[in-house]
Amino acid sequence: MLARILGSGAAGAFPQWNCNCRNCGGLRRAAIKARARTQSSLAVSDRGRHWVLFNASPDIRVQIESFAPLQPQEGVRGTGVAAIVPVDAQMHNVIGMLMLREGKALEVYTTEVVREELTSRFPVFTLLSRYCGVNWHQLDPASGGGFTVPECAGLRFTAVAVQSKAPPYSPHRHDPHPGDTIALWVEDLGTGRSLLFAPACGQVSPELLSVMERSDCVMVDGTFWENEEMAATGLTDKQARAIGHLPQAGPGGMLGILAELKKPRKILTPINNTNPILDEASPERRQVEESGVEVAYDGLEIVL
Ligand code: HKS
Ligand code: ZN
Repeated sequence: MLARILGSGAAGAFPQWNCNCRNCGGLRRAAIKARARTQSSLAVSDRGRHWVLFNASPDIRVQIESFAPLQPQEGVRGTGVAAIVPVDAQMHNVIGMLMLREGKALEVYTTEVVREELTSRFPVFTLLSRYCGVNWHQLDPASGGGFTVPECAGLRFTAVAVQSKAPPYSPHRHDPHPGDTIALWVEDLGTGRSLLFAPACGQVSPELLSVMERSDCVMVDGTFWENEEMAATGLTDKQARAIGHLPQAGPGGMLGILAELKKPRKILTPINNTNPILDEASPERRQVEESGVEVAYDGLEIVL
């Protein structure tokens, strides 16, 4: 299996257009050592020819242009993108589909509740039906969640239910439903190795933890360092946990959970622009690295 992080920034990317925090301002002025990041997406493939995208970010156009295997290979028109699997109906994870309207019908895999949002309150599928069209495939974590993508027959996929937060526009925002958010587990049928992608994660349930323990590589929510991180910018009172992201630091934080895992390679993705681990010289970044955890960057490739 091949996996490439197309984007490792959270919603809004890094630097974020309206932000002048220590990280965003510091990156623009070259006052800190850090890399810019596009919005979160992962591409996976069995042999490198056909790719499945987990999330379609608003930055998908530049992400495709920065990775040749996603570009047309033969003939006048074409794509290396075989399918798209959004983990939820959040705008930053689905807007990229609108940018692909010039091509053939998109093969899109979501849960039923995400399909409902994308045909009603944020009608991406309805809009696309007047352009390229969408061939929708249902994911059902409650009945195992397993699925395959014909062009990537060497991989087996599993949708795993995750607790996070439905989008602000959704009636599920304060009334969680199973299927609002999923993680994706990918097994390579040839090598037997596996990867977990869980970029939106408010809690680590026993079920999710058991998938993490079985995986060879886990990519987990690295959005926020601390629960109060955004409040500290003085601009918002939004707390990490309240918007569905488990912070890394402190009791019950993601680093403590990862520390218990013996087997997998551990990678944080995506990272919000406010997170101190983006500053490569920060003590928080050192703490992450010293605990054997990697911070994703755009273009990071993994072979499993
Ligand atoms: C900033 C944002 C923070 C941020 C917020 C959310 C927002 C909204 C919701 C998120 C993320 C990063 N970039 N979709 O101002 O710094 O309330 O659900 O998912 O990755 S959540
Ligand atoms: Zn910022």
